[in-house]
Amino acid sequence: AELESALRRALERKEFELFYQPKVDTRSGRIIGAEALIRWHHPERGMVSPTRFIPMAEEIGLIVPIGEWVINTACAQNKAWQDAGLPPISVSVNLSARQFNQDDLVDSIASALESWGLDAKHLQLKLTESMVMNSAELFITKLQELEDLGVQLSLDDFGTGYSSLSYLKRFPLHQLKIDQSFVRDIVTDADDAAITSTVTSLGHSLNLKVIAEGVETEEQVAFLREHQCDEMQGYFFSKPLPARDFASLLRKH
Ligand code: G
Ligand code: G
Ligand code: NA
Repeated sequence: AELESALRRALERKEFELFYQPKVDTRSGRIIGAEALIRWHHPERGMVSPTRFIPMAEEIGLIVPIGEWVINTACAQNKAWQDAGLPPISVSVNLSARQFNQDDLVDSIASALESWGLDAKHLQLKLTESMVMNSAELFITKLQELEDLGVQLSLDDFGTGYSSLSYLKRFPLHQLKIDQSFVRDIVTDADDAAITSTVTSLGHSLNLKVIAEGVETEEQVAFLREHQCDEMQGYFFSKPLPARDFASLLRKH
């Protein structure tokens, strides 16, 4: 309860920060994007993990204003990097199911893009299979509205939940993300290797780009390169970084 009341005040007290983890193009080795990951600097407890406070924020509805803050901050930051002459990249943000189901989601994203002057193609939204649960038809309608806006759509945690291939074909997506639980053991576990290469081929046959997350070793990179996975993200390249550190990394590149 104490944590909950602190969370309710965290936005106005400016205790949130976005960290950015690079996403690398497998072929060129270039940084082509970043995933924005929220951090909460609690005044007494220090850094609280999003795995702890995001579910709480979902439960009490705070995820909606926090999610809007995330989208606005990511758009503003990406535009500022472009204006500073850094190579243009796409920044992806995680959406929660409750945020996705808000009636004004599309309007609020459109207005964030407009107020910061960011081209929609430089914003990627990370969706999860849990958003499909209520109604696949509603999900598809909303994806189409987002696609019309010009943002990039990535389906996260693919293969970990309720994934119907017949639905997948009907979703206007741009990217599938292979969960780190599969990537972890690709080099030693034949099943995980098979899942990863199969999801990659499946994605390509549906005209989707495929990204692997949780990449930590040279051997995993070699496997993903061999199986033509398009993009990679993980500690092998960099952990999530504060905005300033991410910008230096991008500049050096
Ligand atoms: O980077 P880290 O391990 O701390 O993130 C843990 C998890 O927290 C992520 O996998 C993601 O699901 C969630 N998360 C991080 N940032 C955000 C955010 O801005 N919005 C939402 N909804 N979830 C986030
Ligand atoms: O599912 P999502 O993309 O939101 O997951 C991001 C989470 O994964 C963050 O908590 C981030 O800190 C963590 N993460 C990023 N790269 C790696 C990695 O290489 N290994 C592990 N174990 N976790 C990672
Ligand atoms: Na994930």
